[in-house]
Amino acid sequence: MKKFVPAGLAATALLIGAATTASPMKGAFNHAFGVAATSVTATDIETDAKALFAKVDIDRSGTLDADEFAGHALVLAELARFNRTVTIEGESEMQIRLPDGTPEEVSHTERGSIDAVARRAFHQFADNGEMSEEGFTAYRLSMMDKADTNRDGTLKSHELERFASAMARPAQPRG
Ligand SMILES: [Ca+2]
Ligand SMILES: [Ca+2]
Repeated sequence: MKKFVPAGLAATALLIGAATTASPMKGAFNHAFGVAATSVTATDIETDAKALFAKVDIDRSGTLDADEFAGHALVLAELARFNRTVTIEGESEMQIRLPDGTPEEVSHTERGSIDAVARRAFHQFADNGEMSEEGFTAYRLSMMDKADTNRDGTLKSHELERFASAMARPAQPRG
């Protein structure tokens, strides 16, 4: 590994590697700080997408390939399950609690399905096998839209749970 890789990037690279080995590295990403989200706006999602994109672009090529993208979907699911919250780096750092009953482990079957679903989404938001930061932001906004059941452009209460659950990607409905 290069000597001057920024800590966050190196940690993410390790984390993506760890996704298949269930390493305790995930604990290093356990944010104990950040306030509980009461509302998340499109601006928050856009700000978060920028920060996240930089972490997902492991090789710092400026775009995401299908492997980087599929890897991030799995890591986000594992982190959400492990931390029981989803972190949004919006205007401020916010935590969204995962719905109760979401399984703690990502099962082997779930891994396969998370990978397949992510690769389909990749092709939807990528151009010629490359996803730009804009494409990634559009993808994250589309996830927000799916959770925004009253279509007012802001996630609140149960919409936040829906959004967190979409990140955690449980195969089974919660309950
Ligand atoms: Ca890349
Ligand atoms: Ca709403």
